[in-house]
Amino acid sequence: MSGGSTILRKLRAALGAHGVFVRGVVSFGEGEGPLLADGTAARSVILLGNIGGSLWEPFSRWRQLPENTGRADPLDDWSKALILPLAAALGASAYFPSDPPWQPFQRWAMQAEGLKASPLGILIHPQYGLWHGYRGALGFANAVDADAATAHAGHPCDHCVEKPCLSACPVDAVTSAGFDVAGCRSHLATAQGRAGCGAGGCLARNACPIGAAYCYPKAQLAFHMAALHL
Ligand code: B12
Repeated sequence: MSGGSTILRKLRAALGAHGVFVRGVVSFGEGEGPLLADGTAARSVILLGNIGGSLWEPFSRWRQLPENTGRADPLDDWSKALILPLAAALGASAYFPSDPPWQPFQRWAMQAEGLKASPLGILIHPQYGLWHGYRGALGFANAVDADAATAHAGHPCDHCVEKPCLSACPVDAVTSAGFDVAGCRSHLATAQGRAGCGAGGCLARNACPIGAAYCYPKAQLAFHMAALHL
């Protein structure tokens, strides 16, 4: 579509200072995309998200404003405050990862960037490792061409012989058999769990050697673990 690069440029200009980046563009065949506000199916989706701890400082500043203290889901609210006005300005429909019905953000990221699932289920990026996430997505009625090739071939975990992620969890909640959510939460409720994963982040995720330089700051690690525990 003409205007695709303009859309991407506008998004980058508006979101970069907030630590949110264009994380890929997905194209859909007719009738295959998520529903737009008008009930028709999107032909393209632009994924928006953080890379490493990029959003933590802008989000923390916003969260300290008097009107934003005491919110139940501050990161979701911040994402919406940032992305919804852009959706309106661009004539797009906005989707958010935690809003039901869950949109397939991970499937979209696999399509857009060729990302692969780590043994933890979280998608692993060849450069950022497990330290990236999605804050929202914009759906468009027309195709939006990606302006840069972003497809990553191969699976980063294939080169990792030890797979320390699969042996780091103190209660074996993270194994090749899947993620035992109840086991993880029970551990987080103990004093040991609070002092370990609760304060310093999921030990299995922290054990991944790929993209370690992009690891979230400690306060962000604790924030995400607190959200998991709720
Ligand atoms: C429900 C949910 C959870 C649940 C259950 C997760 C589970 N493993 O069972 C809970 C609350 C426990 C959870 C926890 C976490 N989650 Co979560 N979660 C989601 C949510 C909202 C829906 C996932 C879903 O069911 N999708 C189903 C369909 C609709 O999506 P899909 O893309 O087609 O499905 C893909 C996934 O299901 C994936 N997948 C899921 N689990 C597994 C496991 C294996 C082994 C494999 C291979 C694939 C896989 O495979 C599908 C590919 O087609 C997504 C956001 C979203 N809308 O996708 C975040 C999301 C998946 N979570 C995310 C994260 C980061 C986490 C945490 C690390 C957060 C934290 N607090 O520390 C933890 C730990 C997760 C873990 N080790 O599994 C990120 C992942 C980002 C990434 N890099 O991939 C997402 C995308 C949210 C975001 N804002 O970015 N999560």
